[in-house]
Amino acid sequence: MTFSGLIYNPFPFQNPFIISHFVRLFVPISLSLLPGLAMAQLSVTATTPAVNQLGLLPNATVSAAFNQALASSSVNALKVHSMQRGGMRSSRAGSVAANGNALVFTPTYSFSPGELISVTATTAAGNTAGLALSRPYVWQFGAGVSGPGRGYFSTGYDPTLFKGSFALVAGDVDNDGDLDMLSANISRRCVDVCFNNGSGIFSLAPANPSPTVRPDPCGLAIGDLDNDGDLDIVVNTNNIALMVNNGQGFFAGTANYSIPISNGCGGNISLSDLDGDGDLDFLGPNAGGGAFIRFNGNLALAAPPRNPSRARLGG
Ligand SMILES: [Ca+2]
Ligand SMILES: [Ca+2]
Ligand SMILES: [Ca+2]
Repeated sequence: MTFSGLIYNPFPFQNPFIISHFVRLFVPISLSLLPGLAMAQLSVTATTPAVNQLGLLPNATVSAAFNQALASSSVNALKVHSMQRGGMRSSRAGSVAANGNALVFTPTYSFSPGELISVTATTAAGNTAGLALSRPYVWQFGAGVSGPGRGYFSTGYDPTLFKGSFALVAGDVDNDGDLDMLSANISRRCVDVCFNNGSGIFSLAPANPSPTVRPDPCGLAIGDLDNDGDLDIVVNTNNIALMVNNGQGFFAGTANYSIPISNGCGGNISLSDLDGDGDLDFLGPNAGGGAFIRFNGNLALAAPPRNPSRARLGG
């Protein structure tokens, strides 16, 4: 039996006519989709706590969720800085785990009421195919407060330990679980270090209570600058002096590291991770106008600042 007219072809993709149409119609469409597939960037999709969230429970975990499963090496990408307790340290500051699409930091001690927490997911985060996070993700949130206070300040006392002080900060510099006080003293050209007895009563540190800082300490900030977990000091002296903590609230008698700035500092200093690499950088107002911004390097190597020139905003 023979059939005329249409020729039956049981393998249509061997037909040159169909093949040419397939190539013209479907190959360009497929190729147009490939870049989208290849360019699927690893990104942060959510954080816990949320950006700028207040009222956080003291022992809450901190996590960043991504759009893809993470490689186990990504645990090194999450950096948590408590501005009153210090940075992450294995002996007391908790650890990070990579759970599927998320990096989770579990603290081993509570955050201080109301303190600011700064977190960075650095570009060390990568998916299981080796694709890194394209840009760091930095966010902040405030720890929750509790207790009977409603903003009425009727009791307290006036310690005279800080005569001549120009600026004060609170932080647990001796790592005993209470908040101590540090004062930039412009009269005596030093930083006064005062320990808390746990009830808000302060006394000068027994060892090296007032390390000298020259020429004119008029502002200070504390944060873990060398990534060993304890709080170090940055002092505005019309230059910038850095003093590293030994973990017990002992700071060297003179600055460990000094960074010159042009025109002097016009006010107090702020510490935060400005370049998203997980460490704390600092910025402040330049007395000559504008601002100065310095990125953190390796203190052990006394590396020069990456941007020694005067920073100008908007130009
Ligand atoms: Ca303390
Ligand atoms: Ca430190
Ligand atoms: Ca940084």
